[in-house]
Amino acid sequence: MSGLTLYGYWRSGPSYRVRIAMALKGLAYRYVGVNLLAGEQTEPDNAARHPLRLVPSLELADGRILTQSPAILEWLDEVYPAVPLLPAEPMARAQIRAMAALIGCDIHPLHNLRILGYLGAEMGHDNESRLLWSRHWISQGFAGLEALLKHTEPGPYCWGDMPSLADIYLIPQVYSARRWGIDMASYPRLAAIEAAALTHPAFAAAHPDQQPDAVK
Ligand SMILES: N[C@@H](CCC(=O)N[C@@H](CS)C(=O)NCC(=O)O)C(=O)O
Repeated sequence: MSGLTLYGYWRSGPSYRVRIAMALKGLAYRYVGVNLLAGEQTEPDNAARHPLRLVPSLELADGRILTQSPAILEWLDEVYPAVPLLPAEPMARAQIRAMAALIGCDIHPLHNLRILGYLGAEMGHDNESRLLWSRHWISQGFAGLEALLKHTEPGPYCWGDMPSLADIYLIPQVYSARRWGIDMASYPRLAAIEAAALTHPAFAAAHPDQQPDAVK
């Protein structure tokens, strides 16, 4: 056991990212589900862990807590470097980080629970218009990713034969896109990478359906 505790939610993309990284690195950890649909993220325990009352948080063995999945992923890679999340070559690292940032900064935040909640409750948008909003930003981002992937190392993953940070961001985002009704046939390279990754034991173990808080 690594002594690490992950506070997450089965369907949360950033939580899923951290789970994939920990599985790739072979780290055993305690998992505590924070039920976002029940509002548990706003309760005092989670508010004390996370300044924005979100998930994920990673608690270290000594009680210190890390937040923000990019920071958690970098910390994991620095402290447990045996299975790296990035190749050594600087240009490859930059291109992989560009794909991760495209997903983490330019897609995921736009259809997060609290943003959609605000669009509905404060701005008066109905479910249909929020659906269009989410699909629009996911589709635009995926088109950009398909273009970026034309310039990467060929292989089953975003960068050649090695699962990397880009796949760690991509697979949760595709899971979410499917829930929003995005037709992945429009993004053949992304769909092929997803199919390859889901056969990898680390990605399979991190899948939302495998988590103890999953609602079947
Ligand atoms: N930038 C943060 C984003 C975290 C985030 O958006 N978490 C979502 C779950 S996917 C959340 O906790 N949402 C709760 C809410 O919207 O109330 C990260 O990468 O860790």
